[in-house]
Amino acid sequence: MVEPADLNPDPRVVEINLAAQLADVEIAPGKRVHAWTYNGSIPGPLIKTRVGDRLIVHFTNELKEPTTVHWHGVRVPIEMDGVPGISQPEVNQGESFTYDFVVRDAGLYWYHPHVRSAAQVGFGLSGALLVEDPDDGVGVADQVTIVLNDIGFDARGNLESADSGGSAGMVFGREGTYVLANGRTRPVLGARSGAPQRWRIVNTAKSRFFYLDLEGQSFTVIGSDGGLQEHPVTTDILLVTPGERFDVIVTPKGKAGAPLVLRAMLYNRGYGSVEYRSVEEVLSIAFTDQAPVTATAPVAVRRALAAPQVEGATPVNIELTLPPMQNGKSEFRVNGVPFWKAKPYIAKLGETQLWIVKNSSDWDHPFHLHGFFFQMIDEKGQPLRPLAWKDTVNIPMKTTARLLVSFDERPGEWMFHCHILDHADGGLMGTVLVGPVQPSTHV
Ligand SMILES: [Cu+2]
Repeated sequence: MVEPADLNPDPRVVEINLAAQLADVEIAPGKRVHAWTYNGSIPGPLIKTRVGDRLIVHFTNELKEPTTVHWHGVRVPIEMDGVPGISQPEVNQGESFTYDFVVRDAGLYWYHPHVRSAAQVGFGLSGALLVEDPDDGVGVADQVTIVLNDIGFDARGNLESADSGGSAGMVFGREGTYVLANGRTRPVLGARSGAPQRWRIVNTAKSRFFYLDLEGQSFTVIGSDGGLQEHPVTTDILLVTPGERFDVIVTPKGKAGAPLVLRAMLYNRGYGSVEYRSVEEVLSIAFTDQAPVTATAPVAVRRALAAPQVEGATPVNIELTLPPMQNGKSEFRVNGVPFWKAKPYIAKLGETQLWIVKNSSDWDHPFHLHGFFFQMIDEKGQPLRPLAWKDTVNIPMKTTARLLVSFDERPGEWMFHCHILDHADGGLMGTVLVGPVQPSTHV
């Protein structure tokens, strides 16, 4: 991936130019799409900072419609959150906006528009923001950021309509035909057999779930959305839903000439996500002919996270539903209303709330809260171990999730929504008003 030029000589300030613009992008040899891009590439440039740095992004909109940039997962002030009509005005064609904030938390984040999100993200507008902590103690030199994505276009390179399939397409959550890893179909990653690699994975697809399998070789998860977690967990299959991030150590083993394939397996997130679908190849690992590394230390990355205080948290009940179609149209609802009829939820500065989110629909919903991390709580009121900071979590169909969130000192009206962006545009969004601020006039 391209890394943007840092225009600022101060080592603690990263200052870049970012433009939303049309560009022809090659995703496979000879296969080009007339895409919507940041700085001409899919994904957009990989922005790298160190934790505590100030990031300044001079953003220009060269598209023919308004857009914004939302910094997914980053604890920004509300003015930098990128939601039009709530945290900033839309950036119209030819206009600019400067995003300027300090990145407080190490981790992998990402950026994307918050205007006609399903369309604009699906057309190619997303990129990764890596906030590194040089003292994180992980000690794996071989690090790769992997942006998972998809895009749909025809034989002439014209983007698939964002409205394809009408209401049924919205309810399903449209997926692009071409599965991309760092903007390419099935790219090749080099590896020495037995040598550990640190993969920083983000799913920026508008709807597609990535249920990752590395031919049965294991993933050691050391972190998630908001940086390192309490202790590592090893798994043979890793579900990464839209918006989520995982920090994993893999130790691929194999021989030169026999590549190992990372696949996206079938995952049932609702009707049509398994039926008539096939497993997708995401990337392959080509081994060098160096002698395999045989002795590697076990991964022992730990982070002391305080167990959250569930007692005293204000309960907030949220039910997600999909009522039967009316007048040929479907809409998702949050506590009985779609976003365009919703009133904000309320929280005080410093208040801890327990969001009990019941998904009564027949579809999974990756639930995202802007601006704040939360921790997952089980049905007995105990925190899920290992403790981890999340900002996006999948709530499978017909299940209930419990999210414990402490609203800090940043007032504002913050969004929450499903990160299947068709679902968000189809009504599954809301806002929470934190602190002494006036609600927006979106209703
Ligand atoms: Cu959803």
